[in-house]
Amino acid sequence: MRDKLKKIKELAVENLKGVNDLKNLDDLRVKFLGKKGELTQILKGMGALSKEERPIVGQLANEVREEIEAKLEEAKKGLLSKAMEIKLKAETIDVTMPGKARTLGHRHPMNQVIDNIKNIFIGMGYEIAEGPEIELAHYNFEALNIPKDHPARDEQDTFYIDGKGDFLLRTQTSPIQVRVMENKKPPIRIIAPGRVYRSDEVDATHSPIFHQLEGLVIDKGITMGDLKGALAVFAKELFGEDTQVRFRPHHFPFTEPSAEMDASCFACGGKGCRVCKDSGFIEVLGCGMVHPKVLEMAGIDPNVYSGFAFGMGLERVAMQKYAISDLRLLFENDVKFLKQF
Ligand code: 2U9
Repeated sequence: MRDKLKKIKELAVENLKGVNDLKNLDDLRVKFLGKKGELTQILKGMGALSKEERPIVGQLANEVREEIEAKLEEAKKGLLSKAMEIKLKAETIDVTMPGKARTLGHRHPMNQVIDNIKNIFIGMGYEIAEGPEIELAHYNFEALNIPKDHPARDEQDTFYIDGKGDFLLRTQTSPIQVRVMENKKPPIRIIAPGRVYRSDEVDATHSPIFHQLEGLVIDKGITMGDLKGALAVFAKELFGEDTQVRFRPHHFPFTEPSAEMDASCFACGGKGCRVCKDSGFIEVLGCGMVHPKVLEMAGIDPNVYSGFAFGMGLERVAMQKYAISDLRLLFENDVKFLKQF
């Protein structure tokens, strides 16, 4: 029995030499120390020993168990530290390697133009107003003095979203201003930027979706002089300090008198070039004194208050500012194109 115990110990030590992972190690523990293990088998046979031999063999068996346990533990520690070493080596970060550059995007040229114009008017004390893109025909047309038989109301020009012509996708941002007039007492000084919709075929200068920015100022004693002064300052801020403006008579149903404003060409200073098509001027916006009927319909007394309004297409401003020849480029989101701005 003593020999057997000695052999078990030697075998255990021998087996442990070949162990190279924790699973093998555990198999060995079961093989030698487990319930059906070799040492347990010996201990089970101790009943056959004499009274004198039993404690001696028992002690020896315990010593062998302790030794095997210690060797197993030692081997386990060795395996764990080896595994850690391998892991650390695999996870080493070479801080001298060049990093992966992330390409950073930037704002779309349309948003740059919108923010630019918004900031100019905010600097002049205007507030920004917003409204729904799905509008009542009343706010989009009637309240702006555009009667039922006006060509702008034709289905060919406007996207109606019901069969009756009561709801539509707004064709201008003017309904925003009507809603403000109904809800707020003058003085009013707002700009209304936003997306608008018209049933147009897509080409280099037309899109069924585009952006407008309109403005409205209402107070006691507002005159055409205020309109000209405010818009001249705006043009200088947008195109440069030397910019000159000129006003040409025009017609809009919601303003009377109405005008269009041109600014001297920012690219050539008025001499004539590709940007201004040799005219020295570029058309910037439409404007006028708010029609008394429009004031009255919104609940503002035209005998007490007056005001001016203006409106511009933002794609056109962006195309002029960045010399973009085709409006479709602003909607296609081709990164190679957008990167230039
Ligand atoms: C209210 C009263 C008056 C807004 C105005 C224009 C002139 C104008 C066009 C420019 C190019 C639209 O994008 S475009 O096609 N707009 O010329 N808009 S005055 O007048 C208003 C607005 C609201 C209550």
